Amino acid sequence: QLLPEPSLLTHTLLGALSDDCSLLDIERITQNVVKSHIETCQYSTEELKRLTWNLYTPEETRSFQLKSAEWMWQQCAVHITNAIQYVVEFAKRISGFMDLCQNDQIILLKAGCLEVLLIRMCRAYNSTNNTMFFNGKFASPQLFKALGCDDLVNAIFELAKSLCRLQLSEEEMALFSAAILLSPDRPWLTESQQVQKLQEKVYLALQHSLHMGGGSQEKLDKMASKLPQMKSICNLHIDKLEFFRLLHPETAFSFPPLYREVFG
Ligand code: CLR
Repeated sequence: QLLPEPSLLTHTLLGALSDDCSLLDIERITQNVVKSHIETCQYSTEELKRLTWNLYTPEETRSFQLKSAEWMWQQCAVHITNAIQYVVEFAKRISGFMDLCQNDQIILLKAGCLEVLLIRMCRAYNSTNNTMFFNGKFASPQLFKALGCDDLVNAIFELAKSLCRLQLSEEEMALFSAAILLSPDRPWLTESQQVQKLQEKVYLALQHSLHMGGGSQEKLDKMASKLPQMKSICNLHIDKLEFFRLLHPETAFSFPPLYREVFG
């Protein structure tokens, strides 16, 4: 991706924003975060593009709809856990993350991994037919009916649709993900100052990237405006899981340990 030469004005503006983060720093951070994202995003864009027309047939969709809630929850929990492992790997590769104390690393991941997953999700979403990549093929929201959480599933597909409309580049997605992961306001952080410093740098890199890509403050505002929607999906997911656990405690107990640890 060829980007225009950074203008002197940009340099000066960014220089004025932060004294201890030069343009060279910003470029180094961008490269590190983008590389980490690409290496850990599970499916390449080419792969997803190649599979675009791999849709579940109406018969296959119906057979998913006829499964028990327990079976469907178990499947989804396994897929989500798998995806979370890639998000953990993404975090570990962001320079500075591993320098945080282990307590804070865990707090940031527990609080942010689903949000990162929700950003990554728009890569796996096809807005032309409102389908999402699930278990090797593209699925409509109706396929997940057996979960008994139509509101949650619809909210997830709605978010994917609206994130898709922003047409984020991989670089913007990577930096947005890292900025969310490095939120200094997560409860119980012990070194939130250090997290804040990291987030500021990533945020400057995101601003710079948007500027270079011909974007504007407007795109950044639109990205930020999705945060409440993401928060409410995370809360809804916790509510649904809690309710499911009440109805089917033994199934919930057999969910992957990482899933139980993150959402338990
Ligand atoms: C998100 C992007 C990741 C790969 C990935 C893995 C699991 C997928 C998820 C993506 C999108 C949302 C998804 C999920 C499995 C189940 C879930 C399809 C593509 C649907 C919406 C059902 C929600 C179930 C609730 C019980 C949470 O790189």
